[in-house]
Amino acid sequence: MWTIMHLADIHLDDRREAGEQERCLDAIVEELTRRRDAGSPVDLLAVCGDLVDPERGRRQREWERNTWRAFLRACADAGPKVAIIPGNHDRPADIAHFADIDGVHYFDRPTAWSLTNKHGHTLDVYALPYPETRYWLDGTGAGIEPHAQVSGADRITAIERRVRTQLAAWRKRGSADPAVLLYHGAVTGASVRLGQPLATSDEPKLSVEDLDGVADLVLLGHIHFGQELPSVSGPVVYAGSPWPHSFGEEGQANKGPLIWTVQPNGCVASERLALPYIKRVTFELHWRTNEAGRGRLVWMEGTDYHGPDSEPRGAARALVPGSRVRIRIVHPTAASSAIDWRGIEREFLVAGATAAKAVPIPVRNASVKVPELLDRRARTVWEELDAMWAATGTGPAGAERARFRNAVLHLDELALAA
Ligand SMILES: [Mn+2]
Repeated sequence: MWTIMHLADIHLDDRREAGEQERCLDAIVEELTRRRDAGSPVDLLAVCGDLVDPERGRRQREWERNTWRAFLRACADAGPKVAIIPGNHDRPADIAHFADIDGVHYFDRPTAWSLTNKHGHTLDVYALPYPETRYWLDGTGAGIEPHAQVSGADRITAIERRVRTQLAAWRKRGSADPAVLLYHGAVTGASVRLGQPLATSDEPKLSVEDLDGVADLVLLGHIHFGQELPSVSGPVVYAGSPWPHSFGEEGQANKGPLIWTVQPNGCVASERLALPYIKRVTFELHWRTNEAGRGRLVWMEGTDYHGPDSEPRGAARALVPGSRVRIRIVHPTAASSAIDWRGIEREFLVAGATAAKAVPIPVRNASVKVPELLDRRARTVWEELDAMWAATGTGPAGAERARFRNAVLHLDELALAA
């Protein structure tokens, strides 16, 4: 029996909350150690690409290199062999040197490798890095360019064809030993989030059929939304990013490394290791205007936690503690200065958020956001707004007010023309 930990798309990033990623990496090492001490060690840690953050500076690269090296050394010390394939964001100069760590193997080109355990059993490992032009078409060596954009449909097709030929060669080896394939790249049929299929963008894509029959288990990296694709010969799986990298990944429960068990007869099972990352939650407040023309913020409609103000309440309040919070505030552009942005952020911090960021979502068309004006053309939007600001003692002053006036009058003209 073989135990494999499947990790991908870590994208280590030093701009995140201090210690969050270190805590997650520590939790991984602890799990490897716990299993070793319990007599059922993890045999292989498969790191399926995109180790680094795409938008990093020199200072970050230093931190990233040290953090990765310490992590990999600790993993290797805890038992498993470590196999790394580069993803499209990994530069060989940044990660190839990890191979000098005892027990760490780096595969910058398609490689058939194998692992033998103390019982003399063998596990075949096929390593297939991100299919990049320099290797597959130009033949100028191994490794990839960061952010490699393969352009031109014919070039993409040529790469796909060569990768398929490689997979077919591995399939024909027909080894009796269990096999696992590691790949970083796009596979058709995958979704980038729930209900959103992978775009037909400019990059080489494989199909599940291309991967079928090569191995008992196909461990993928590249798509951050963890998922298993329907296949015939064995699981074909994106581990997904181990923690959310953006608010776009908030609420995804499928985070954390997968731990696979491969039996001699090819039977596989998995469980997911939960990591102590900081959850992300988005709230939405909308600007509403009452009869008197006074504006205020209310909770997004359709949620069950309406409130008369911007304070999180009820079910929403329960989500706040320990979370990184984003508050989208949908409002007419002209109302921007009436909103207490910092005050709203403060309320969420007081309610226990680890971080809170109010994000303006200005709605430019004033007539849409002041619906009662549609029925009364007698006053322009500007006159209405002017009166409202006078009544509430809010609104911009001086040159800024003049700028608003011009902008709103322009909108009025557009509205009348329509
Ligand atoms: Mn990638």
